[in-house]
Amino acid sequence: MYNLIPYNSIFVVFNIFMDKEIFDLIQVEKERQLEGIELIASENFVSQQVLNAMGSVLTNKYAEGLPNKRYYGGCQIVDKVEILAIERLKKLFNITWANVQPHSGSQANFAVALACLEPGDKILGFDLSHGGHLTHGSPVNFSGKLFKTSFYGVEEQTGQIDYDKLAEIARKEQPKLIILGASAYSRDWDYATVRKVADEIGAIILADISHPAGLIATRLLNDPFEHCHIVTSTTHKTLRGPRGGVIMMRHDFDNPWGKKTMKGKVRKMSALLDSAVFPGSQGGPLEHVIAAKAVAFGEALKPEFKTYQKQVITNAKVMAEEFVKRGYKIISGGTDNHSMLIDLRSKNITGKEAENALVAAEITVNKNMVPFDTQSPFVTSGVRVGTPAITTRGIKETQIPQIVELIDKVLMNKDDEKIIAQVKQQVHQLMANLPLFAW
Ligand code: DSN
Repeated sequence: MYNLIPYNSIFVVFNIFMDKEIFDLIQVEKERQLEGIELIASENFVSQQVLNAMGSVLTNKYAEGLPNKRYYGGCQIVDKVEILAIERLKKLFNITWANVQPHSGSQANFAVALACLEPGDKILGFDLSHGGHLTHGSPVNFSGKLFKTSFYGVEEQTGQIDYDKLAEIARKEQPKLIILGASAYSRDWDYATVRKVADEIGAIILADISHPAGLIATRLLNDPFEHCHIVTSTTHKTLRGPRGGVIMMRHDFDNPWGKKTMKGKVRKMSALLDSAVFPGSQGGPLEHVIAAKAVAFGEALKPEFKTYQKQVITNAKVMAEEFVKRGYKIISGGTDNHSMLIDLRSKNITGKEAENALVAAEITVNKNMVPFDTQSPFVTSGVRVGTPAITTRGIKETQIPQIVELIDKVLMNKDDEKIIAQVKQQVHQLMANLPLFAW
């Protein structure tokens, strides 16, 4: 029973063997999360059940391999857990194949690269400085070190991807893998158009839906599975599960490069992906995290999850409008999803200054490069904000103008400690009675 009890229970309080140093820090972090306004677009608050599954005895179990095909004994229970996670994920996205073992989104993307590419092959990804992700070809990441990369970006005028230009670059560069998806792009994706050019040049499309996964699962954004061969995601952003990754396909297919099994049969992409995860790039799966993923997928299948996701979008749209009303520039002018990128250059403040001032008032955002940024990645000209976490806390669109007003007050008075202290008090008042857990 001991590790089914959450860390913040009476049991822990009275346990004389408790590691006070660590558990005191966890308690302080919990208070920080409770008292502040969390606007980091990639964060969320998991349910108590997700938390309990992660802190369970499943962490003790080695289970290299896949369910019913393990390299260790005693896996009969974790097999059931992992099968449940896979089946729930398949139902959630209406797909036929999934691997729930990647430890993170980066691990998932690494496994796809290992399954689909040889070192030196060409990939085409969304420019990191325009909102893309490190694992989509950045020179400081494995994706940029191992492969020849080219990038598409957004247009300076519109802040949006021009799909004709993307197709033009694809035709010129002839990548083997085209990666769609972003860390900071507030518009939906035109997967169908990219599929046409991918078919033309014989490329595979990977859609990394880590950010909007919850919105896609609830059919509030375009469906990538219809047009993209492989889809990866993290499980902890809009999907509101534990920190981790998954790889998915709606339809399995014969690998187009003729890779064969030892018996001479052409290998399916699912087999290549499974072996790219284990033994290709990971050892033992984190079965406690897989159990928590299963719990989160179960929660995402409930009707309340769609209501939540709709509120995430409503809150984000109202937030973008409120910023625009106050003279802030939102890249692309608005949002279709849970996030937005604010260009602060017109307000004469850097992303770093904005992040620091807001954190002092317990409003958490992250500094972020904006397209065509003139500052370094350590300073930046923008901040990224998102609504998944505050929406989980129960914030509705009627409270968004007040939040934007508080942010504006901090940014316009970034060096005034008195005003920042006043805003911090207002932040605490707003968040004081809101629950940390949605379920
Ligand atoms: N760190 C993630 C994000 O914040 O979007 C990307 O890996």
